[in-house]
Amino acid sequence: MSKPKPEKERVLKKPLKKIVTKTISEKDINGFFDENEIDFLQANVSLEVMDFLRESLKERLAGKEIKRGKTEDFIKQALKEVLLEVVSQKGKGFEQVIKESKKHGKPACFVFLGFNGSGKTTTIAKAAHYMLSKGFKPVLAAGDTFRAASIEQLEHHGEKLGIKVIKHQYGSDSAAVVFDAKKFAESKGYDAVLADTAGRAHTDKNLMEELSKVVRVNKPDMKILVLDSLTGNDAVEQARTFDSFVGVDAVILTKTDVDEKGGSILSVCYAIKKPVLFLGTGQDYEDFESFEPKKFVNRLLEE
Ligand SMILES: Nc1nc2c(ncn2[C@@H]2O[C@H](COP(=O)(O)OP(=O)(O)OP(=O)(O)O)[C@@H](O)[C@H]2O)c(=O)[nH]1
Ligand SMILES: [Mg+2]
Repeated sequence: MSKPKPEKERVLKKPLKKIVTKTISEKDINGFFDENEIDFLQANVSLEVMDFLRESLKERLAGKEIKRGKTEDFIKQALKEVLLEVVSQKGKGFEQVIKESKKHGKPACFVFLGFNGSGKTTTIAKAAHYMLSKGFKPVLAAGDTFRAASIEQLEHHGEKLGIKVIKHQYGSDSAAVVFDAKKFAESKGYDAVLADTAGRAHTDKNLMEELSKVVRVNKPDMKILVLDSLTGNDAVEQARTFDSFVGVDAVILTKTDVDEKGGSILSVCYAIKKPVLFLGTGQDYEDFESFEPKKFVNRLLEE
C-alpha cells in the first residue's frame, strides 16, 4: 500500500501546475493569426482559407492545456497538421493511371487544360519526358488548333523528345484530334496520349463548350488543370470554374520557381479538393518536381 503524500507536497502541486501550464484560448489563436496574416496573404493564401485555418485551430486547440511559453510552437504544430490535410488530397498518379489502362489493353488519355499561357504545352512536354524516363511510350495530341503556332510548338517538343505528335489543321475540331491520337496510340501499342488544348479564359463560354466536347467525346482518364502560380488568387476562380465545367482530376502548378512560396496551391486544394501532382520549377524538361505535401508545408511556414 502506498504511503499518503506529506501535506506540503500535496498543497504545492496545484499552484506549480498553474505556473508551468496554461490553457490555450481562442484569443491566443486569434492573436497568432493576426500576427501572421500579412505573411500568409503575401504568400497568396486566400482569405477563405485563412478563415478555415483559424476555425480549425480553434476547434482543435481551444481549452487544451499546454506548457507555458510554448503557445506559438503549439499552434504552429497544429497548423502544420491542418495544412498537410488540406494539401494531401487523394488521387491517382500518372503511373497508376497508365497501368490501369494497360490492363484493359488501352492507352491512358490525359487532357491538359487551363488558362492562356498557364504552361500547358510546356507541362505536356515535361510530363512526356517524365513518362519516357519511367519506361512508358507516350504520344502527343495537338489539340490546340486555335492559337497561332501552337501546333509547331508541340511538334518542336515532339522532335526534341523523339515523340510522335498527332495533328490536324488549324481551326479543326480539337475533340477529333484527340480521338485520332487515341486510335493511333491504341493500334500501335502506345501507353499514353497527352493532349494539348487551347488556353482559355474560364469566362469564355464558347471555348469552355469546346473543352466540354473534347472531354465528352474522348472520356479522358485524367483531366489535368495547369495553373500558373503567379496568377495568385485568381487561380482559385479558374480552378472552380474548370472543375465545375469539365471536372478536374488533378492539378499541376507551374512557375513555382518564380513564386517560391506558392500559397495558391493551398487555396486551390481547399477550393476544389483535388491533388496537386507536380510543380513546374523552370523551363527545362527536368524542371518538374513531384509535389510533396510535407516539403510544401515546411516551406510555407519558413520564417
Ligand atoms: N519559369 C517557368 N516558366 C514556365 C514554366 N512552365 C511554363 N513556363 C513558361 O511559360 C510560358 C508559357 O508556356 P506555355 O507552355 O506555352 O503555356 P500554354 O498554357 O501552353 O499557353 P497557351 O497555349 O498560349 O495557352 C513559356 O514561356 C514557358 O516557357 C515553369 O514552371 N517555370
Ligand atoms: Mg499551349
